[in-house]
Amino acid sequence: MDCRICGGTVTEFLDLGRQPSANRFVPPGRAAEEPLFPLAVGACGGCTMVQLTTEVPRELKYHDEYPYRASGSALHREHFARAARDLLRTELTGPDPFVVEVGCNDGVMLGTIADAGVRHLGVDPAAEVAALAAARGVRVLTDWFEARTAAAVRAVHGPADVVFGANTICHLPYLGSVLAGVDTLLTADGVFVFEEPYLGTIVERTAFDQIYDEHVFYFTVRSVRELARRFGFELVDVAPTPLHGGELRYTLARPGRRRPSPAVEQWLDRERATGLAHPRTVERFAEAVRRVRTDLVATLERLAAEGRRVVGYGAPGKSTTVTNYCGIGPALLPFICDSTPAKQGRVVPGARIPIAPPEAFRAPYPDFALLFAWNHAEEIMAKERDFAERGGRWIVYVPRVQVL
Ligand code: JHZ
Ligand code: ZN
Repeated sequence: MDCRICGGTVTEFLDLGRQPSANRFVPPGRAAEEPLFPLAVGACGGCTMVQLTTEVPRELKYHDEYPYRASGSALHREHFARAARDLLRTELTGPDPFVVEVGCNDGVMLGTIADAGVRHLGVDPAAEVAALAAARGVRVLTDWFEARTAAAVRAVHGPADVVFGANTICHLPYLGSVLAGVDTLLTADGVFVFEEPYLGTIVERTAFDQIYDEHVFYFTVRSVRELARRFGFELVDVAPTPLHGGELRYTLARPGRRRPSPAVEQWLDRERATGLAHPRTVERFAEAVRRVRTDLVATLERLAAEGRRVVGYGAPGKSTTVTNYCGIGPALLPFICDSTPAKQGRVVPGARIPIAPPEAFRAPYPDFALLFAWNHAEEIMAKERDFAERGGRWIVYVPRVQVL
């Protein structure tokens, strides 16, 4: 296929089979109607951008009942409150600053901006989650962010000092239109700041569960720098953030308006040294993924043969990739507990494993718990200390299958 950024040739390196849209947690009766799509990733020989080879239509992904709640963990709430305070302190300092967020979800970041009385607008296509943001005082436009919406926002609200996105920019296949929109919206010295899953973390930790239909792109510093250049921006800063096992936050500005941080070159050097996105590296990653599948299935089958009770903990979008790729269904995992009300009573798409509220975990405790929300391990293990104290064991599969 042709690269969505530069038109170069994308060479596939990992095929995760036919999969449903990861966050379409459906009532059990409707599970059979859900469409499946090929899920595979490849790297562009031109601009190096790693991307999905097939796209799921956006209306299927970001529908009105989109269930993900970014405020669903203390880790996220604290991280985004800090991100908002940082923006207020560093960028939103003029007389009447304005910030636009691409995909504001339930207002986890803009809530802090709204509390500070600063002008803002969240643009999010998912009606239920947008209503949650509005309920906490965040101004929301229920739509997709692209060149068209950016022009409309500018016409009504004027230019923005910051356009922000977190775990949303890699979701948008039409990044050219997104950057044209950012160009329309930003003031001359404004910045586009976004934090997204990092291919370096995915490869280093064999975190293949970050690969699903929503994540169209798997950024590296090199590919983001190319992207910025191609659409009239300059990458001026890169910084690590702790979410989803380790992401990167990128800052883009208009060329020559900001002095680039030395961090940009440092990250590029590190990527050159590890050969990130190089065919050999991604082939090795694909092998490691297949090994995780073999080991995870063998572990669950052994425990089932021994008559042990195993349940899942956390049903992130990531759990859809793992269960469908590994062929794990209710026979090996009778249910998964998750704290999100919008997911409870539904099933994991494709794998059709029922999702129960967290109370089901305690009634009674299983012998083993497979931790799908591994990126929240600290918070979850602290909350469920009693499980481990009574002899329960956690099973993790990142960076490799381990029974803790
Ligand atoms: P979590 C999301 O992915 C969605 P997901 C999105 N597609 C994206 O791009 C990525 O973020 C990056 C539950 N949980 O945060 C809540 C408990 O049950 O890893 C969530 O369902 N108990 C926009 O879906 C899930 O785990 C708890 O104590 O991979 C975590 O989902 C905690 C802390 C969480 O995001
Ligand atoms: Zn390309």
